[in-house]
Amino acid sequence: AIASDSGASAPSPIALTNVRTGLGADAIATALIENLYCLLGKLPQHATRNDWYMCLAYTVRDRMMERYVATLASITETNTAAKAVAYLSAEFLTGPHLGNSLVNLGIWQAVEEALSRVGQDDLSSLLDQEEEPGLGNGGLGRLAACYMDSLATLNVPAIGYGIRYEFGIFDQAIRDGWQVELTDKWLRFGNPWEIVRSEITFDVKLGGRTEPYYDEAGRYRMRWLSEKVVKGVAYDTPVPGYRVPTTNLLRLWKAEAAESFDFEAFNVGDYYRAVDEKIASETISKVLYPNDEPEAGKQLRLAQQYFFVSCSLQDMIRLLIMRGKPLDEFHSYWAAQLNDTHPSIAVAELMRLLVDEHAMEWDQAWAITQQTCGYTNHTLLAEALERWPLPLFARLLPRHLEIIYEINRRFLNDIRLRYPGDDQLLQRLSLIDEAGGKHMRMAHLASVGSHAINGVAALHTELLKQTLLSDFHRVAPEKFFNVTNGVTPRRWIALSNPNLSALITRKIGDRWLADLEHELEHLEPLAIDGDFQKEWQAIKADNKRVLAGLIKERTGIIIEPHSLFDIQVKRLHEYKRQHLNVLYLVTLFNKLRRVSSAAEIPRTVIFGGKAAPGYRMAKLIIKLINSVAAAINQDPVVSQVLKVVFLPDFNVKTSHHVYPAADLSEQISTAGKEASGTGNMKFAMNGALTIGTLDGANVEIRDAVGHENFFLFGLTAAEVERLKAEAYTPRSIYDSNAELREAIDLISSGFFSNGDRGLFQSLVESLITRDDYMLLADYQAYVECQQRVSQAYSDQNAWTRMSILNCARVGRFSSDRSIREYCRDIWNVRPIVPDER
Ligand code: F58
Repeated sequence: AIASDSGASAPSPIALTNVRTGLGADAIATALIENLYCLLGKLPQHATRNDWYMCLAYTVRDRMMERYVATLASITETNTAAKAVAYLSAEFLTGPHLGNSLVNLGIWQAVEEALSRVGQDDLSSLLDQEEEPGLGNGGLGRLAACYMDSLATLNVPAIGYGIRYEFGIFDQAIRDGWQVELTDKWLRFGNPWEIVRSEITFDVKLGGRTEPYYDEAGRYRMRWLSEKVVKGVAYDTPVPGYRVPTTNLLRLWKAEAAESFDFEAFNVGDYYRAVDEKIASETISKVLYPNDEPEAGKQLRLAQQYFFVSCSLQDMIRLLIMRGKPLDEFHSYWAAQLNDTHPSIAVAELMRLLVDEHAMEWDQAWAITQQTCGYTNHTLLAEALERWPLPLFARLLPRHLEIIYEINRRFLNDIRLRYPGDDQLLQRLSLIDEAGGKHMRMAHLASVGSHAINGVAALHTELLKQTLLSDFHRVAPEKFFNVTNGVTPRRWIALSNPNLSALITRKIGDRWLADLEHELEHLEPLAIDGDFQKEWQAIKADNKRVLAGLIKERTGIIIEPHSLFDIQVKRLHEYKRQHLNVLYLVTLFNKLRRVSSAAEIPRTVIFGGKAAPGYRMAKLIIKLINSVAAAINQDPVVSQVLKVVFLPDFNVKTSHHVYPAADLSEQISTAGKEASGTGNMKFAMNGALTIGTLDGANVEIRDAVGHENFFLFGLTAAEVERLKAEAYTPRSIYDSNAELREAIDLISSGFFSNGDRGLFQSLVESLITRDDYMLLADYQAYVECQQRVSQAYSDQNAWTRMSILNCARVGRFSSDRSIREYCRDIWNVRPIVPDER
């Protein structure tokens, strides 16, 4: 039975389909056995679970190859006019590939059937085998992955260019309440999703000096005599669109020693130097920086950025030449998007490649560079802006420094002519910060070198124009755009919440996954349908039981699935205010110890997220959460109605079980600080209600779902600024609010730290004396808002109606909508296959 493919049509001329790559259960079953034997050298009776996972992964990958080759052809073959997107990003937090590929290829059921034919009945245990590529820190890296999914789904040819880190974001363990970091050895068992392209390699120069010379035509030129060269090798991962022919690719660069070096050393007999050289070269792609606040002085980080940008731009030029197009049409065939400033050295590198390596005139090269590049800003936080000390920059990239000086000279000359006499303006706009030790301002380089600059939510873009980039907005307002972030419904609904997905499809048909913006709203009338509400509730209840099981397994804590699941998952940061949530929990704890808890709505408050290893306050907040959790969970009375969990090692894989199980989504950052947020969208899509501030995309989510279906509290961004300007005194709030004081004092007293009054002192001090993130100012409003939440939850039908409406009205936060906007406003690219939606 295994040998014949029942659903097979006539073989294609080169027999790429059918038994080899057919999508029916028979063909898949045959391929599983074949791959197990040929690629893993195993017979079914000896295969481990991981063997089955590996051979399934290869079997699925095989099924993407035909589309992948065809899509690649559209950007490599001559006579095709398609412009392609190069999404340049230091991070791609893709999450596990297997489940997503099954969803997008539409072969979930066929694979389940095929597995059962070969005696494997548990697809979910195979999905569990996959080690996720943690090649990102958080929102920014995950956004890049959602955008890759949408680009393919919209049939827009694209390459995601980045770094193949050997170690991704660290794994988090919790010991004695503290975060402990463990190295992420994600490649330990191999990676069946990538294809190494050993023939696609580029040399990347580093260090050394520059030297003028005259070329054959007698022109004065510059050359870069580098100190060393590393080689970048391409590793490709196919990115299948959802049920469309397009399969794009993620091309990640691994650093290796350039051959010239080890041969040279070997020939002079210095074998060990050759090995040292190899090790030093490979460190460039060794590890992802887990910093939330990029530290200046990290030369290796700048080397990583330059390394992947240089390889990517050289590859883009190679592909253009392969297509038989002249270099002066580069911008007609490539749109390069800079995902934050991490790839902003691309501006100088593209200039160098065009001018130094390809002898193009400066003005033409500059026009091409600007028309090619777009810059997305993801943060307004001053401490997160990339600035490189000039000496460090000069040491690593001497030629780029010269190029940037020339860009700056021309840019400031132009400004000087347009705004005569305004020296302050020149200083503020300059690519070089002259104050103190001189620094290169990467956001300025990206802004000057791009034709488009965008923020990631409406409020964020407005603030960007008014604050961080106000001078750029003044001199070039036409460059500014907003593209509110979005997330892919394929991973964040279909894959992670299959039961909800099936229910939605049963009611409104199956077009919503490819057109969330227009289709999901058809759920709206069902919000008041009693039967539908029951089904909706049953699915939420199931999802909560699954999460409860996972929590028990990982933490030993037993939680009540009927309680309100109140969840805050995101990186740990003071501006995200996990500790505001804790202040509320301590307040509730105090109250429940005093009065009868009979009337309290039972809650389970769940936290998850990693702290940057060097961020002491964030790590102390994790310790505080765990300490408060222990006290609450141990209290025989309070724990009847309140449980607190810190779920360790929050990552994409775990998050699949988290968003679908939430009743309440915590989006409580200080207004003006969270550029957009994307977890907020994932929660709402899965029917959670939000408690949140007017920050980032919360503003737009609230407008979309209806103000009456959103729990709003807190100061606005403008009020935060005003209060700060008026000399904010948190201590007076502490003095005047008895409940708040009681909560803070209990933390200070050592109650949560075995009598150690010192442990949380720095945290308490910072709140009472500075409170940079205005927790105390928002405390009372937050507590009262949480009371409204509890009250609302006590009416389950009303809550369910709001839950359905939240889901039905957030179609606009699909990353498909975001990508359509990028295509139209910024990239000027069109689908290769006409979009029939
Ligand atoms: C995030 N940035 C924003 N940075 O904080 C969030 O509001 C937004 O929704 C998201 O980008 C997508 O636009 C973010 O995740 C990082 O992780 C950087 C990585 C490199 C070091 C500095 C932080």
